[in-house]
Parts: sequence; C-alpha cells; structure tokens
Amino acid sequence: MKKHIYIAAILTTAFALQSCDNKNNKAADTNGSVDSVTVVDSANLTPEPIGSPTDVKADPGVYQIKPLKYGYDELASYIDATTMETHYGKHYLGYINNLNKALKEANISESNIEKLLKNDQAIADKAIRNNAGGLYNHMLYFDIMSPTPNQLDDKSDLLKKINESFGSIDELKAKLKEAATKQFGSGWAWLIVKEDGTLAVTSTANQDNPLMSVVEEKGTPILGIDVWEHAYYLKYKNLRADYVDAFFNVLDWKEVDNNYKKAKK
Ligand code: MN3
Repeated sequence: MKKHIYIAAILTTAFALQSCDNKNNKAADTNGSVDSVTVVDSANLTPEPIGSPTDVKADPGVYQIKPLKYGYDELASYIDATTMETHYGKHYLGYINNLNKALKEANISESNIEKLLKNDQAIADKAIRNNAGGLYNHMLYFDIMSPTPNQLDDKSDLLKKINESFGSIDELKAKLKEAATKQFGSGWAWLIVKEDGTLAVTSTANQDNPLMSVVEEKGTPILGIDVWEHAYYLKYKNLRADYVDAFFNVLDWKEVDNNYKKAKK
C-alpha cells in the first residue's frame, strides 16, 4: 500500500514538473520570434464605426433626423459603437424615411410628431403607426442618453414626484427593469406622465407609444428604454436585464426632467 502511494507521489510530481515546463516553454515562445503566439486584443475584434452621426441624413420629406449629441463610441463602456451606429444610422433613419414615404402615400402632411401619434385616423395606417412610433421613440431614447449623465437635483419636482410615487429612484429603476424584461418580444419600457399628472411605468409592443390611443395605459413618455434586440444583442446577447442596468449608467436624468417639465405644461 505504502509503495503505491509512493509511486503515485512520484508520478504526480513528474506531471507537475512537465506541466510547469510546458508553461515555461510557452512563455519563451511568446518572447521568441518564430513560434510566438499572437495575443489578440478583443477590442480589435469590434469593427471601427464606418461613419459619423453627422453624415446620416434622411431622404427629403416631412421629418428629418435629430442630430445625435455624442459620438457612436462615447457610450462604449455600456453600449458599443457598432450597436450605436447601426441603431442611429440604420434603424432610426429607416423609420424616418419609411414614415415620410407612408405619409406621402396617405397624403398626410402633419409635421408635428405628437399630433400625428394622437391622430387615430393616421395611426390606423400600419406603416404610419410603426414608423411614426419608431421615429418618436428613438428620438426620445437617443436624447436621454449621455456620456456625461446628470443625476436629478435634490430639489427637483420630478425627484419629489418619483419618491412619492415609487419610494425612491432605485425602486423606480427596479420597476422599469421589470417592465423591460417582462415585455415579450420587441418593444419599449416607459416612464409616463398620465393625464391626471401622476407617473406610471408601462411597456408597449413593437413601436407603439403611450401617446397613441391604441395602447392600454396612455400618457406622455418622459423616459423610454428600447428593448428590441437591435439595441443590445451585440454586447449583451440574450441578457436584456444586463443591458437595462447598463442603460441606467448612461441615462441623463436632466433630460428626463426637461421632458417632465414639458409634459406638465
Ligand atoms: Mn431601436
């Protein structure tokens, strides 16, 4: 028995030494010139953004694209540049061009997006419903994000209202995260101001919007989280909740506060 343990110990030591030797060889190879292993920097795997947001222009029509206030790569710690470029320069732009086309076909010239969303006759047209929602929702989404986000002022009416309605900012965030993760398939999670002035957390499917009469809970959106996979899949894959946490890190509460002030008027 003792002999077996002794042999096992020798074999284990020999294996450990061999393994150590392999590691040393690998280290030597990395420093050497012929068989050196190229260390791949994962950052280099992300393609460079093709262009600049200022190059993105909608086709002639009633609506034009709203300029992005930051570069595609400026939110990169939380939302990668490729996602931002595709989202702003392809998806958002697509909604605008398709809306202009649909309006032209329907012979509608309403140039106020809020009024268009509230116009039941216009929204009965599926192309107008999807693309007018797409335009408004993305305009809001890109506007409330920032590489240098502000928190709410302690004395702001919005913070008081949030504390009254949800208990705290953190409890509001938990509610928004729940709405965002529970939304089945593509859609949006919202913080809205209802007609009676109260705040509510809601969600809508596809590109529907709380200003439309077709949604369950109506109101004016002041914060919107895009939960379509195109908003997060490259970096977060199926982990929508992680993307929502990341979104809160680039959410500029000063913009949400501005939206709140406008919604109250
Ligand atoms: Mn989107």
